[in-house]
Amino acid sequence: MRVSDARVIVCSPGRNFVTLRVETDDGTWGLGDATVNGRELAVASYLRDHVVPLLIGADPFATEDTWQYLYKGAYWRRGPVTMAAIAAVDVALWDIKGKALGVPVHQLIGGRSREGVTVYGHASGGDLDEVVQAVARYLDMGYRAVRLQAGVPGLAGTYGVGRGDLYYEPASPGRPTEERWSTERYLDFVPRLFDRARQEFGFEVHLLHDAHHRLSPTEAAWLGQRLERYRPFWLEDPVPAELQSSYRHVRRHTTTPIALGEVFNSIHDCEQLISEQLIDYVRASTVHTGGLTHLLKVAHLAELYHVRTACHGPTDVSPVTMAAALQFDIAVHNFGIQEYMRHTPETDAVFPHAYHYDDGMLHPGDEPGLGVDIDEQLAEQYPYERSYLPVNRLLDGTVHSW
Ligand code: EZ4
Ligand code: CO
Repeated sequence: MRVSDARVIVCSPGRNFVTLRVETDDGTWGLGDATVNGRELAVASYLRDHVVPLLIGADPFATEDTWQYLYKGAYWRRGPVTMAAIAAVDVALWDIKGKALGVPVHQLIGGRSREGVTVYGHASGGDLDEVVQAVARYLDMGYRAVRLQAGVPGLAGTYGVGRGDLYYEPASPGRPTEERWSTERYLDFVPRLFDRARQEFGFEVHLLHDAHHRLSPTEAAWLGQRLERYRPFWLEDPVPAELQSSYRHVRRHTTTPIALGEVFNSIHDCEQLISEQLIDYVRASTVHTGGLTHLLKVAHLAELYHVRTACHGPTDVSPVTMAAALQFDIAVHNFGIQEYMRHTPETDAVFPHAYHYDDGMLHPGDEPGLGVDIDEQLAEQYPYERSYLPVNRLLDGTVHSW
């Protein structure tokens, strides 16, 4: 069996997605997601112009060799564009391999390690009362873990506080909107958010929070300490992690669990964080961290150091990535939790899938391969639309992480 064709499909059913469809000479096909939110067309070009021509004739079962060929062969290593492109190929080949053998991908990477994949949802609101209502809705749907994000008093808008019924975070067309940020107001507010949620819901439900890279190590340590009494499941991305050693300071001062890594694209982005046990959860995803082949190496390294996996699962990764994440989550021993932001009905219609939600868990299903398809005719009705999430500035106008 050989790869006979591959094409890149860019569509926007509610938000932009880049999908790679790989075909073999016996008619088997597989899908990979290559979406990098806000920089989608760069990956589409990387694939169309530089990867697809190299794939024709490849052995689709040789996932490791193809990964190394694309990684080492490019000479220019790592980075989100390169790694998302390699990921799309890798995941599509795993999909093909599963279909050719008639088994779901999780059977190729260890088989089932658990009954289902525990997920967390995004509860957010403009103020504390709204967040409490949102948490209650998630608990009614059976969720056992909920991420809390709320508007900070005194700030006009905060990224991560979603809009709409299921707290979808669509990017906006045109130039990014700009938000204003005050770390002081935020630090004052987050312990009150957790205090209120624990008063309302007790300690049964897992509560999570995402600081989205907006803090310094000292600020993160301060917040982690203040949150300990509320026993958060985790504090996510408190500090940008380019300088991995900066987490030593955070770790020394708080026992609040730390989750990092939705922007990681290589095992080298977290090697020190994992091997020095500076984090508790690694949030790397199949799409942004080089596919299943590479993410399995991250998971196996993490297992040695008591770090668990928690794949990124926002709506800006497509159902192809969600399907791949669930195949991974059900199989790896050191799985922790899976983020689950529901896609819109438009997105779900373009990407019909076997995975399904039931009582706080997602289940990958037993379809051969990943268990996800793309309706290309429907996808054509949703052309690409240039869109961005907001950028952020401090009150004095200085650009800040959003
Ligand atoms: O902001 O995927 O934990 N989840 C998140 C996401 C990210 C988006 C950025 O594209 O922080 O919602
Ligand atoms: Co996040």
